[in-house]
Amino acid sequence: MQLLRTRVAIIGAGPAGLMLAHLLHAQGIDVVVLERQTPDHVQGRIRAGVLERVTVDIMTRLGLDDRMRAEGLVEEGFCLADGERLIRIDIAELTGQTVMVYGQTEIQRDLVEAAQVRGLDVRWQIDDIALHALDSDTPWLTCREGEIDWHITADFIIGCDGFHGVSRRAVPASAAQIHERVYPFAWLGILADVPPCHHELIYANHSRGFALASLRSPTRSRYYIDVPTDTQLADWPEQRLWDELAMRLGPTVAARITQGPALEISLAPLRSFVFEPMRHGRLLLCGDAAHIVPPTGAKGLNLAASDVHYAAQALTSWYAHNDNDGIAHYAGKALARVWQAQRFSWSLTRLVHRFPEDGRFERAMQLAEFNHIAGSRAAQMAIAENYVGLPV
Ligand code: RFL
Ligand code: PHB
Repeated sequence: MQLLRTRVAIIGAGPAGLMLAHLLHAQGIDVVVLERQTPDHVQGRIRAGVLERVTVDIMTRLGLDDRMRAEGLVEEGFCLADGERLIRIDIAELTGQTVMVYGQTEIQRDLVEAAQVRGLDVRWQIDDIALHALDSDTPWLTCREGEIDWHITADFIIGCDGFHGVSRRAVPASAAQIHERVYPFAWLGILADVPPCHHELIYANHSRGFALASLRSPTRSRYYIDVPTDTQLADWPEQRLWDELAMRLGPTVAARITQGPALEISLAPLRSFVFEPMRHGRLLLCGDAAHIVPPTGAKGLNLAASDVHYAAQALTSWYAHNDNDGIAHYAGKALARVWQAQRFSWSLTRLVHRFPEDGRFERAMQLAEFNHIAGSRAAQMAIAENYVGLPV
């Protein structure tokens, strides 16, 4: 058994873990990041595409925004489609803010490359992490790196290990509460090197189901449809997916779709999940380790960023001023923002999907809501301010 002492041990080198590691390293706080997978595996996962200001600001503060500013697309609005009309939500005019289209794969690459250059201690392919003594002042963990068994002692352990990670499970069940809603569909996504059908995102509610036209660049498109949860990828040959997208997005948009070979096709089930508390003793949870939102509001990565922002603030003032207040209030601050994003993601999911249990009444409610949004600046404002992200 080899011994290691660090100030902050971070589990998981996804966007939450690496953003936090960089923020703490920039304050001179030493960290060790422990990741189960290889860098290529983590970077290869095609996920988020829309960044709120909180995420853009963290990358900027870290001096890691050059490529994002050069290659990212600034989005001033997006569209809701209800089968007949396109309702444009002019987020720039309504809120004075924009969002940035820049893939999670690119953020991940920027964070990993800079971690190497800046000498962060990030360890890949770490197995069997187990957490201990979270209630004490010196929590510790054990893990295996190849042939070496490690015993790592820290002041704090930060669980950034996603929904399937181990850190949330280290909180005793008696101290925890879970809020969960599982939806009766998954999103089937396709990424292709073809020009997008529109320069802004389109979320469509069609009688055949949901569709989203999104993008990564002027030459790379990302599309999604919703499918039942028991769907297999083999059920959806590429051409069937393109045909279905065209039907659900409607003839005007469909006429502008360019089809092309898939770089990736994937299925992602929809879930709303919140784990409370987000801190247990010296363990803080950040990102998907503590909460999952359905992707409809594009909030998952951005919530990971706001958690990390609060956690970095709390840890920095703990080390700089011996101030425990930030740590004590971390869970409350982070959760307040999480619940706002949960509500928005849930309500947008409700608006643009056809739930199997819905009848005529629920459909009428959707139409009434579309009509309200189409005709009311106040309704558009409520959507826009949530879409660009509530303040941190
Ligand atoms: P991650 O990215 O899951 O990273 C967790 C890391 O922890 C590692 N890990 C472990 N390491 C060590 N030991 C263990 N026992 C471990 N268990 C796990 C994992 O290997 C991994 O590297 O969580 P993080 O950092 O909290 O980041 C969260 C985001 O990845 C996630 O919220 C977003 O991708 C969600 N999301 C979107 N978010 C947005 O803000 N905007 C979007 O447009 C958006 N679109 C999406 C999405 C997620 C999607 N899927 C596939 C779920 C679209 C989709 C389709
Ligand atoms: C994406 O481009 O992957 C994306 C965009 C918006 C969402 C979800 C996913 O709401």
